[in-house]
Amino acid sequence: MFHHYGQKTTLSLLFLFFLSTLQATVISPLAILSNSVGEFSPTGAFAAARIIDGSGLPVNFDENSIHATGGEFAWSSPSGSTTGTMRFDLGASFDLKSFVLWNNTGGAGGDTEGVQNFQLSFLDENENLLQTSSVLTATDDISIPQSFLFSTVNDVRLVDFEILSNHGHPSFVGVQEVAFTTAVPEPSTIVLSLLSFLFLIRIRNNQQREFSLFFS
Ligand SMILES: [Ca+2]
Repeated sequence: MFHHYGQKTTLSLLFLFFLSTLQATVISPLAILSNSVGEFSPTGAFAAARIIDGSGLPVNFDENSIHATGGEFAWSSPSGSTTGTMRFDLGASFDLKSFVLWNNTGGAGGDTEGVQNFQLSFLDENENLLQTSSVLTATDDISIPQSFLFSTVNDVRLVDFEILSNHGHPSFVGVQEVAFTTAVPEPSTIVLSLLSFLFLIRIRNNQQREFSLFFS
């Protein structure tokens, strides 16, 4: 009930609401529909599913979270396969803003199995190609996530992750996790949200005669 809140509290809530409209959301692909690179194992350690299930990351991870090392949290290709394409299904359509990659981390000095050059293709729910990124380059053997920002691509349902090269290992390529961030709402959306919220408060206002000084 608004009349139980002071004006300061109401304004704080309003500000928090405004901030929440600016918050980017991290999403994991729901499924891997195809994978021409292959997987070292179909289940458990080094299975492709390990890169979309949040394994090795904290619950409610974000684009800055650190991924634990270990094969049980990561995917590796089968021996002799170091390039190819994975198709991710996001499970719904999103406006994407960035790709977050937790690359393979090898032992001391690195093992050169991480993804080097790759390209992303964005498709809608009908598999129409929306956009293909330029060739992107990832750093190998670091535990921190790498974010690749691009101009917002709207209504993306499927993403093709094409691995063009690894960092030199003759046999394997691997990744620990992938995720995407959704776009920050357009300014017009934010303004509309704020106006709706103010309008709701105004309605309460008229009913309760509480905030006439503030919102009249
Ligand atoms: Ca993982």
